[in-house]
Amino acid sequence: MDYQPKPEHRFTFGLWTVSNPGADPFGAPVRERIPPSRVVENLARLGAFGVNLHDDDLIPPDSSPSERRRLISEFQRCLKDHGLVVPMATTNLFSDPVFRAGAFTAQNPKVRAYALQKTMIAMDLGAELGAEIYVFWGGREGSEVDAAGYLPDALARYREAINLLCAYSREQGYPFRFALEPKPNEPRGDLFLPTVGSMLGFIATLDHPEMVGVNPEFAHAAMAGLNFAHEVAQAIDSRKLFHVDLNDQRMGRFDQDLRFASENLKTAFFTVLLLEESGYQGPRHFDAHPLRTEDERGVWEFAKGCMRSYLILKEKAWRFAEDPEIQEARRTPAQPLPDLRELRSMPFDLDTLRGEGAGQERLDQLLFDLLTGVR
Ligand code: GLT
Ligand code: MN
Ligand code: MN
Repeated sequence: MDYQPKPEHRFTFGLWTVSNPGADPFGAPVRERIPPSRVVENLARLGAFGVNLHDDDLIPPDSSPSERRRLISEFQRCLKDHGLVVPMATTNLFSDPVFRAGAFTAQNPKVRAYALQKTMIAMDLGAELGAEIYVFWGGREGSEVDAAGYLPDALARYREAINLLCAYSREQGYPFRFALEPKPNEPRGDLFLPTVGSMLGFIATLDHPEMVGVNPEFAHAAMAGLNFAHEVAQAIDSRKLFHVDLNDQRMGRFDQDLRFASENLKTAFFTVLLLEESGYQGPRHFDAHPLRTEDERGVWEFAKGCMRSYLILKEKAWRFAEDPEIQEARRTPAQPLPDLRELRSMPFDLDTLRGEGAGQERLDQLLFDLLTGVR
């Protein structure tokens, strides 16, 4: 196995990921921002399928209409030349100071209106570039001071915004499926709708719930000590896994956005296993940043590494599914439950049931052996 990424693997990166210049709250950028054309050229060379973007990643906010046209057509030509696609687009509703107290959930109606207009224009851009998934990450939708408003009102404003944008997408005849991305905190002290489960509850209250799903991110679950595979499983179970952000993170740290599978090997394995076994057809998007220690050479090593690790884990997932000893240890009795009346009067041998172990020590060690290459 050469673990060579190919477009059919559907690996994507954001323009904002590989071109991240490595600034942090304590230090200046360490790299030049890699221009979109060089990102496309290199991702294509490495075997990626596509590149995703925020509006501002391609078109600086103060660009003139003619500058905007020029940037779009140059980018389209470059995509065509290198055979890359744009499966997902999104809006930057977090960098501009105007969004300091929220975008869709801001109390100021002018800020909300501006956030909606910015998103409509960004949706036009995404549609023009061929994107079919539209991501919403509410980076500024949250609070530090809960005394500032009645919390359910913020959620009502969030709902109104997503409803309006669903209506806009339908009116324009865009093919978008919306994917809401939960995160527990950072950059706000507390972000609204912090988990997949919160998002699913919210989606059920929308005007067009069928258009809206989730975009879970590995690091966002790991930050809060949650198990990302469980987040993905719930999204799959609800048929709402519209997109996925793969990266890595250690719990209790700042938002690290690490290379996929660089920290939590077992959870990364179960994530890949779920994506592959569930028949998930969407892009495998790496929303990670190269380490601040790196120059551009390290940036492309980082991109290669995300894809390579995925493919290695995919091979392990296949072996896991084919390994007779593992499958034997994993076997669950396929016995249907009796009907209610029978259940109500069913006798149980509780002493036997209480005495039965689950055999999971052995299974978990078999997995360890598999992942470390001993098996
Ligand atoms: C930002 C954030 C990500 C989101 C991106 C989409 S931008 O980098 O940290 O988790 O997916 O807005
Ligand atoms: Mn993300
Ligand atoms: Mn993130």
